[in-house]
Amino acid sequence: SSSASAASAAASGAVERMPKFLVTGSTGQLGVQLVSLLRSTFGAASTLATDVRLPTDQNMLNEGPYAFLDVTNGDAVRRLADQHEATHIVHLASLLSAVGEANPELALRIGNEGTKNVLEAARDCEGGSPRTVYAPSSIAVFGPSAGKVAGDKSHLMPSTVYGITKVHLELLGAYYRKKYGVDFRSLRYPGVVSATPGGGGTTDWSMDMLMYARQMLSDKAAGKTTTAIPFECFLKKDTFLPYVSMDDTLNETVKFMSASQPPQCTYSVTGLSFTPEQLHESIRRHIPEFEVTYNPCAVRQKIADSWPDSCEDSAARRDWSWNPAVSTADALVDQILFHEDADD
Ligand code: AKB
Repeated sequence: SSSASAASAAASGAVERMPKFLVTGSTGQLGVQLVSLLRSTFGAASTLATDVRLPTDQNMLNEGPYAFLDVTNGDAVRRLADQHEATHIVHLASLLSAVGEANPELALRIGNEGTKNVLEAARDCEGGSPRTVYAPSSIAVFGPSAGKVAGDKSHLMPSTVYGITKVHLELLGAYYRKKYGVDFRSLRYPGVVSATPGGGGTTDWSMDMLMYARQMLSDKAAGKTTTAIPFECFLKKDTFLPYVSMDDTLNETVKFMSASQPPQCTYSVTGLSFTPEQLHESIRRHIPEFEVTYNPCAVRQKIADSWPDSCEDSAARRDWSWNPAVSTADALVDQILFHEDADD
């Protein structure tokens, strides 16, 4: 399972004392599972989950500490980090690409002010050395000028407000590392795939399609006759984008956070690339009657068309052994439909 492999990844890493984490945006797609993994790896009390909304999953509240936190309130970020004696801040709060385009002002506030507040709380650590900050970046840092295969050396000219906030995050994090010694680390995630509801991203169609497939499978197993309503996909069928499985994201992120300080602050990473049509084909191996209609959403299609088809991640592989297990659409579908256990 993801917990077991991440625990061993963390154990083999260079964490010298038990870390304590403050996680922002912890009720989002990644937060729910990362909080649970950090708590099972480092102890229930290790991780203070925070967000501006309560988690829908009661486990987050039952398993360990939770606090309301609006990342645009710098005093509150610092106070909670001090109270929790956090050694690490995992900063996940942000508005994803599609919702960011609907509300650019809020995206900038959460993205830019939130990041500055987190980095300030990391540098100004009550009675100790600066805290480590892990904050994901995204393929959204790339725009059309990055080309079809993008990586650490590519030109960063994003065309979304979300991408602009992620370039800002990368640059500000590097600045705080150089100027104040904050150990800032970031991975440029492609679309992270799990069978859970998305949070307003352009790659969410993949999660929606897999949730739909999973529902069809459980209806079949329960003997229900499934209705023949096709799944509606909001991207064109031949839209190539890079992705990574949720399990790989969790395991490799904990490995990256636990490794000794890598030479670069930010790394491009990827697991695999596919189109909606290819994921559909992989699902049909198990559910031949699964149908998809394509009804592209103008905003999200435009965002997807501005992103690369795939990513170049050799520096991550070289410097801290980025090594995702899932590299084909068939393997992704098999893992998510039949082996994923933590995200119902
Ligand atoms: C989105 O689609 O906005 C995110 C991302 C690629 O950062 N999943």
